[in-house]
Amino acid sequence: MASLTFPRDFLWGASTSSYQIEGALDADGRGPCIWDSFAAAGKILDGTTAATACDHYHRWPEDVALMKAAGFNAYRFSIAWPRVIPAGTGAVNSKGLDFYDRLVDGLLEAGIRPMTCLYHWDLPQPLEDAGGWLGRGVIEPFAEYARVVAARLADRVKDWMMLNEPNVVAIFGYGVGEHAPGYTLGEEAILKALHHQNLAQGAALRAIAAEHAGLRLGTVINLQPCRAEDEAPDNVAAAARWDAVWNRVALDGVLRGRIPDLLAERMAGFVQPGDTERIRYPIDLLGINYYSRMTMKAEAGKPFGAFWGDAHCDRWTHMGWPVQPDGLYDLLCEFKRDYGNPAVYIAENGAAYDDVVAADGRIHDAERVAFLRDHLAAVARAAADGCNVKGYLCWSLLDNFEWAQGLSRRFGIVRVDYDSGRRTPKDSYQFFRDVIRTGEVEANIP
Ligand code: IFM
Repeated sequence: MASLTFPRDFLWGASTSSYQIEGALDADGRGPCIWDSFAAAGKILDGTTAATACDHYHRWPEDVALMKAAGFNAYRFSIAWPRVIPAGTGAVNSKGLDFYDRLVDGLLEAGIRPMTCLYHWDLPQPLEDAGGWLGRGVIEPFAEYARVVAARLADRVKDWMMLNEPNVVAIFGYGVGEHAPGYTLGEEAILKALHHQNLAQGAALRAIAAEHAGLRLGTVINLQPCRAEDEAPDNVAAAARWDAVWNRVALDGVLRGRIPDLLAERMAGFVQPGDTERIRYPIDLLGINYYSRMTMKAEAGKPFGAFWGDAHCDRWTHMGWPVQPDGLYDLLCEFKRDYGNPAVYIAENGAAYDDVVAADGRIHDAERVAFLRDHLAAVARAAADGCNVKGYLCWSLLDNFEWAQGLSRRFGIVRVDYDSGRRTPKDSYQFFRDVIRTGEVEANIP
């Protein structure tokens, strides 16, 4: 075991999202969103809904206290668009904004830097009915929503992330139908949904910057290094195509104003003159979500002729994802090499495990502790090697509503009893608190 140290002034905390934790879906004038409709259509695999989830809408003071006790100095949460502008466009619901106002004040009082994310998947249903991310009609409403939220919170919130994981929205929501709004429209829809999110993001970044100085503006992308399962040329080509779709449309869009060469022809039908300038923006901070590598193979009939291959891994989470901390180290180093080492932070990293409440009432989640330790070590190593990584926010503070998997997957370092709402810090919470306190992690380095 070796001890690795984190940079000074490191951001420590967790990320959450509105739909996954807040509950209170009917409270204070909130409008319907695409995930309400998806759940009502019976598409959540365990039959649960987010109607109560963690009831964070009411219990947030307790959650802020848990963050403070863990030593967090940062917290990324998302704003629910349907709380703020219930129909997606038009009337602003000040009661919806009041909730975030209270939360921000509570965080600041606790010494925790609030980092907001404007879109973590809860698109107002009327906007979906008008075409959603498949059309350009969503771009101006998103910019207007960004303006409204910033007008209320930018005096206290300095970190503004536009989107969370636009690739997941596009692929799972519009391409293969596993997420809301549940379309199985394939490749062109995926690329359109990605491009329109890029455009909406560019418009929102400019809208906020035009009215507020001194903010740190950015976005959050989940980067997963794509590798072929072996050296077969078909598999190598499939991994390259998947990398273009999964990683590069979003990343090169905002950082370089570039459409990946591999996709340029397919996107030519809907990319308009001036779009590449519109999607590029000199962001201050990029949030990177990392869960694992993607090991790909060629498979006919799958989007972009690519599908998950053999990950050659012997550690897996309850999501069925391989545990590959070295992928995080590689990702940060490759990012530094290829993109000029701009400031990044880990905006999500964590694991679902099938936790058990032990006889002593505690949750001895040794696998999650090992997961966090190994990924934190990867981040510390990357920082020591010159990567400009500014912080680590785990996913997630609380067990929560894991989208199509409902309440069946637990990602929290704090357990939530969904019947009583009771929070119980797990061993991983204590572990993370100790890392934050010491600024060091013990790493398994042979
Ligand atoms: O729960 C999600 C989150 O909303 C986005 N990133 C991945 C997490 C785990 O699946």
